[in-house]
Amino acid sequence: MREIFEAIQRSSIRIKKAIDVKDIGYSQEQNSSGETQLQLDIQCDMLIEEEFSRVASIHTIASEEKEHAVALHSNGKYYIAYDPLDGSSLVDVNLSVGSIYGIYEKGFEGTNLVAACYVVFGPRVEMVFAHNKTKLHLLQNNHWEFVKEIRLNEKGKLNAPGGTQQHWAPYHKALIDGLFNEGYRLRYSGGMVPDLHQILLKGGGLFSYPATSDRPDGKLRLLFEVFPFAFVYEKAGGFGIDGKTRVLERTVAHIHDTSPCFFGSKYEIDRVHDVYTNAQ
Ligand code: AHM
Ligand code: MG
Repeated sequence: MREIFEAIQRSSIRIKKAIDVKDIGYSQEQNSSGETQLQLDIQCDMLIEEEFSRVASIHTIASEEKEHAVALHSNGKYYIAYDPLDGSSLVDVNLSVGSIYGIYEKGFEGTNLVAACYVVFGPRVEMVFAHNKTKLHLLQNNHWEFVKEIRLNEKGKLNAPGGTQQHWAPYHKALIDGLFNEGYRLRYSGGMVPDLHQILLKGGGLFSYPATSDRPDGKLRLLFEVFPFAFVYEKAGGFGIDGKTRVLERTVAHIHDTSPCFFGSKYEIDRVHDVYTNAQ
């Protein structure tokens, strides 16, 4: 596991550099020197694959940017699914983005997850790695430093409601409005990494991306986004559910499957569970 942790640390330093020097010259295809330019998320995917391909304990990788999983080392023990740059459309407007990693044994099922990690590229670069506990690390002068263990409170104050309101179910709208009526504050950037990081570091709250009439299976992907955050939240004393059920128990038919998801602390997730159990 240590060599995977270090490969993610190296990848993240390289991703940070790629974001910093990215010529967003407002052209999709070419940079200012006229060279064909790779999209940033594809570039990040390639450098993560390069770092992981040097780690003998990794059996197979799957990326949000790749159609199929890629076998690396037949004697490897770990399977890693990752989103190289989630929220990459936010780079152009200089909002925080992030990478997300789930580390599995035996294959890509939520119950096989043994560690999960995300990296926030904001004003600072921070990494949250969950194995036995959820721990925060900070990049300073190209070195990673352990900062602290993260624990969620039983109840928070923040509400991050995803999806288009026009397509929410009435009971979902009532749930979200109910939290606002209790004094919860809106915090939603459109990047799940900074949005979930904020809730985690501020002690709790609710992030939701429900099933909607235009996306009945939600938007966020089980392997690349939902499972890793469920694991991180659970190890920090929080929860990740699909409305009624723990998301880590959902089965995966295809590596790009999506699911409705709710992450938060005990009070808010109990509310979600009550509303969804009684609504359907
Ligand atoms: P992406 O993987 O294409 O970047 O999409 C994932 C992102 C999440 O970070 C975020 O929570 C969600 O999409 C926001 O979606 P929406 O714009 O529909 O609110
Ligand atoms: Mg994504």
